[in-house]
Amino acid sequence: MLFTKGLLAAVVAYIAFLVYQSHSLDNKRNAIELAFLQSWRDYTRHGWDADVYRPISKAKSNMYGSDSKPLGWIIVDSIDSMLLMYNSSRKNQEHFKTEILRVEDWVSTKLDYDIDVSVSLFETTIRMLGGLLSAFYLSDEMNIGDPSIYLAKATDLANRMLPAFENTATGIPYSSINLHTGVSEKNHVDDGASSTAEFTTLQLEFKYLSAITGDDKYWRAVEKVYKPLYEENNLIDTYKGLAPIYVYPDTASFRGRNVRLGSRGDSFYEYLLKQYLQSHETLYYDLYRKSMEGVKQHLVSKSSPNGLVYIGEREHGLFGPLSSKMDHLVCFMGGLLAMGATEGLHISKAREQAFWDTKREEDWILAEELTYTCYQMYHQIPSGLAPEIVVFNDQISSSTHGWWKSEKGDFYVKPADAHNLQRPETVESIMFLYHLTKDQKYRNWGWEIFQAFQKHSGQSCKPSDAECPYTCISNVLADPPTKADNVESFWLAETLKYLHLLFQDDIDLSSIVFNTEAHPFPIITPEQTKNGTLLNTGWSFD
Ligand code: DMJ
Repeated sequence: MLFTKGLLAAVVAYIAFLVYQSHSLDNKRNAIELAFLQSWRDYTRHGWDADVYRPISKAKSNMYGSDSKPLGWIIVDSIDSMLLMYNSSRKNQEHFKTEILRVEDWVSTKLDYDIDVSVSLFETTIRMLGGLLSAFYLSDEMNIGDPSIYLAKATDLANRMLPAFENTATGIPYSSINLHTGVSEKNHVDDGASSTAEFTTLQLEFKYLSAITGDDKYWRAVEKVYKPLYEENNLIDTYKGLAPIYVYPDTASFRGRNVRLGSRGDSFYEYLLKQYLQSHETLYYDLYRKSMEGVKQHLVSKSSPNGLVYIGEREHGLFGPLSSKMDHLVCFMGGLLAMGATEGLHISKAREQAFWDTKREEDWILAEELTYTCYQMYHQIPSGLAPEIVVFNDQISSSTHGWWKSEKGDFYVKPADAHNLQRPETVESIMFLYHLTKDQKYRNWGWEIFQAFQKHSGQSCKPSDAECPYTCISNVLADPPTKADNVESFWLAETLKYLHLLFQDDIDLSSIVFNTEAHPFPIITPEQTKNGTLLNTGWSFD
């Protein structure tokens, strides 16, 4: 007999466990798909084609004062989430197909970027150009609809934004561009300085467009920003690769010394690594490495009493005091460090590669620690939703009067920072860490966070409800949390997409790269470029 009775029972129990696990995985994905469809249908029914939608009052408007022509802010940002969910859904495939084709029709017949308004170069690139390009990529892969519609629209939009890189002597663009006239405008505040994260977070999108059209003008334009940024400021030696958050576009010099990985700083670091992942140009990995060493040396600290690892801020430069404030935005760093260490391979495999070294091991440990901290920013809040900003207990800050203190004493929340915009960064890192480790704890964390969103942002809608007005939260500390009347496009584009990917198997993180708005592009190889040649870096240090 091949099996003894005991062994047979164990095998049967194991098979039953696997079947249960795959059912529960299907059920979790299904719950996330339903949340997406409910939130999306609430928008299509009450806010259709507007750029700004208020789910509670059902008010809608367009951006930048243009009433007649929407930019597709919510629609275009959401397409690839629907394509990805369509591709793996067990129960909702037909629903997603209907929505995808409705959107494609709208993009081809209504969306017109010849709009006489000045738009944010950064936001329009990451959300609209990124959304159209990944819709092109995925609709082609999945053989649904006509990918050329998305590519044509993406090319038109990119051509309208391209003058931004010609309009300054340095090549560092002003923050806005008029889509009709091609005239750029400086930031109206901050002395006209551009945000560092904004002009260094355009490259993946324009480079991918060059690869698929065979026209290198997009690639050449966007990489121009780096040489002046690094050389003018001696960014590596003087600043240890940690760029202050404002740059004067006409001279490339920094405005102030404020260094942080939260707003205005974050995706500068993200796109250094991701350009390396996208086309394997080692220059970008080297720049990323310098910055990460700077982060570890100057910005990382631990809270009291339990040693939660966080990334602080240096408002007055690297030799000023370290502030223990951390934006939720910084929580993308766990996933980034993990991808930088492993290049998308499972951690056990990555450790066997020739590239593995002590620095990558340190990055990996930091990635796990930060992701744990970011999870705690949800878990230790009674509502289960993280605030926009926390201040860690560094035993130095004296005035914490009126601030909420976490039960274990490791962090505070100021009343003005207690809102939650349904941001993605924590579930983004959890998704990366899960696929790079297959450690079930990450799925447990993600599920806990999703349920808190269902309960509070989704006002406990029932799964059978066709629509549900998912909304941002104005105070996560109130009981029950108070609702804001707003939904951000990244709720559909990023947060729900990353949660859905967390509960999928067989995700190959080494073959795709996500832009900062969670729009996936394939890694660029010679076979994937239109004319079969690999584009690469056109600049180096003097
Ligand atoms: C998104 O638009 C992008 O992820 C951006 O890089 C940072 N902020 C939001 C989400 O929080």
